[in-house]
Amino acid sequence: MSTEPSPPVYSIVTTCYNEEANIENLVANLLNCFNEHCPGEDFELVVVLNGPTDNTPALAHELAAKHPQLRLVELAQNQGYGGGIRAGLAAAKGQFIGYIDGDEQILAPDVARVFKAARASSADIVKVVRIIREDGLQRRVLTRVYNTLFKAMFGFICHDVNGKPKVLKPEALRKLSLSSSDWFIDAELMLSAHKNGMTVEEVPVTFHKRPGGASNVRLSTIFEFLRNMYNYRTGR
Ligand SMILES: Nc1nc2c(ncn2[C@@H]2O[C@H](COP(=O)(O)OP(=O)(O)OP(=O)(O)O)[C@@H](O)[C@H]2O)c(=O)[nH]1
Ligand SMILES: [Mg+2]
Repeated sequence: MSTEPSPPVYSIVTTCYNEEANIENLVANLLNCFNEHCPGEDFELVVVLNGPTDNTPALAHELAAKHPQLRLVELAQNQGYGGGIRAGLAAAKGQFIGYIDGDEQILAPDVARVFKAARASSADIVKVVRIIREDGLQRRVLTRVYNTLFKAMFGFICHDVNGKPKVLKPEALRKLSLSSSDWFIDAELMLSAHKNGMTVEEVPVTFHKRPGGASNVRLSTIFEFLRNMYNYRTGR
């Protein structure tokens, strides 16, 4: 007889770079929310410490000592945004696995709503589409340009390529065989899902301003996206 514990229903994976201003609220809000909205459902919160250089790891260890549902994946060196997400996804044991950013721009009740929608859905992937944006006109315009360019280059509509959480079952995750180490990972996921004929359901949410800390998105990030799209399109 197997002694393996049964897998949790939900694995919420979140990657943190320098999030000392957010990590305590992030963890508390997600744990409270899943305990409240998914009573009796087993879940784990997987926090990836993606080589932070601030006080995030010390705070995360304090939290992990208090909360058994919190599991840390500690990367000694920064593995890039996509590398961090892949490390968290690889460690996740749930029947439904989804990833989010560690900066609370999607509120915990919406995260729980998307996971519950994934459980109730027959779609392969359930993801967010950010319909109300409180993060400024510049970011809204950038997102619009990016999604339009994505459609022009790859020939299919994805309303919000970078919308997260994206929730899926482990079998679907394996099929996607993600390999990006940078910000292109969300695009790679949608492209691979399309290639594999997977179905996608979208849940509308509000995207908030970062509550604390600083964004790491730079002008160079936009060029990185463009280079990645070109390379993917041309099979490099
Ligand atoms: N910059 C960066 N962020 C990472 C990395 N790994 C994980 N993250 C997390 O990825 C999330 C998104 O990063 P942000 O810099 O906030 O980027 P963004 O959300 O597109 O930008 P804003 O909307 O302006 O906050 C944050 O929660 C980071 O902590 C990494 O290697 N580099
Ligand atoms: Mg952010």
